[in-house]
Amino acid sequence: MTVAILLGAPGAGKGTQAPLLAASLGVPVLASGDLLRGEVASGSDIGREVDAIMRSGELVPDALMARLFLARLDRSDAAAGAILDGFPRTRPQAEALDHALAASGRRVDRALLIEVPIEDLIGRFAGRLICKAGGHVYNEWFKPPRAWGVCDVDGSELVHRADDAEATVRARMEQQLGPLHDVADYYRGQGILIPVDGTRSIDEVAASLLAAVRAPPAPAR
Ligand code: G5P
Ligand code: MG
Repeated sequence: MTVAILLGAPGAGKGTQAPLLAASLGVPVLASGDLLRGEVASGSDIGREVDAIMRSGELVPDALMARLFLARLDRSDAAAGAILDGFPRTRPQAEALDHALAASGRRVDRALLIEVPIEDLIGRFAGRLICKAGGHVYNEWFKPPRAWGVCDVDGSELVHRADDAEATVRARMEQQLGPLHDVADYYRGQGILIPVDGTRSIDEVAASLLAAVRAPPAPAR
C-alpha cells in the first residue's frame, strides 16, 4: 500500500507525473484541482463558490477543501493506496490528512517535491492544454497531443484552463508558494520529503519519482 503526495509549485508537473506514477504502482490519482474543476463544471453550489476563488489565484478555504478531498480519499478505490496531486496545500490540510489516514490504519509514505525554478514555470502555462473529460495534461510545445485539440487518452476536447491567464498565474505564485514551503517543511520534519529535480524531461522526472517511491521506507515516526 502506498500513499504518495506530489508537491510542487503551480506548473511544476504534478498533473503530468501523477498518472505515470499511478499507472506504475496500480493505484488511482486523486487530484484536488480536478475535483474542484469537476464541481465548477457541474454548476453545483460548491462549484460556484470555488470558481471565483480559483480564478483569483487564491487557495480554497481549508475546511471546504479537506471535506471534499477526504470524502474522495474514503472511496473504495483508494483503500490500497493513491497518488495525491494538489492536496495537502497548507499545514492544516496536511494535519487533517494525517488524521484521516490514521483513522483507517494508513499513513503518508512519501512526499515528493518536484522542484522547478519559478522563471522556468511561467512559460509552461501559455501552452498548457487539459482535456475536458479527465484533466489529462498537454503542452502545445513540450507535450503536444497526437491529434490537434483531442485528448490521446479519452478523445475529449482539449481546452486552456481558466486560471492560466497571465495575471492569475502571477497571483497563484504569489499566494501559494508560502503555503507550499510550510507543507514541505511539515513532511521534511517527518523524514519523508524527497526533492526531485523537475527541470528534466518528463520521462526522466517520472523515473526519479518512481525510484523515490520504491526506495526503502522511512523509519517509523
Ligand atoms: P491545481 O489544479 O492543483 P496547481 O496550480 O497546483 O493547480 P497546476 O497548474 O495544475 O498546479 P501542475 O499540475 O504541477 O500545475 O503542472 P502540469 O499541469 O503537470 O504541467 C504544467 C505544464 O507544464 C503542462 O503544459 C505540462 O505539459 C508541462 N510540463 C509538465 N512537466 C514538464 C517537464 O518536465 N518539462 C517541461 N518542459 N514541461 C512540462 O489547483 C488549481 C486551483 O485550485 C485550488 C487553488 O485555487 C488552485 O490555484 N486548489 C486548492 N485550494 C486549496 N487547497 C487545495 N488543496 C487546493 N487544490 C487546488
Ligand atoms: Mg495540476
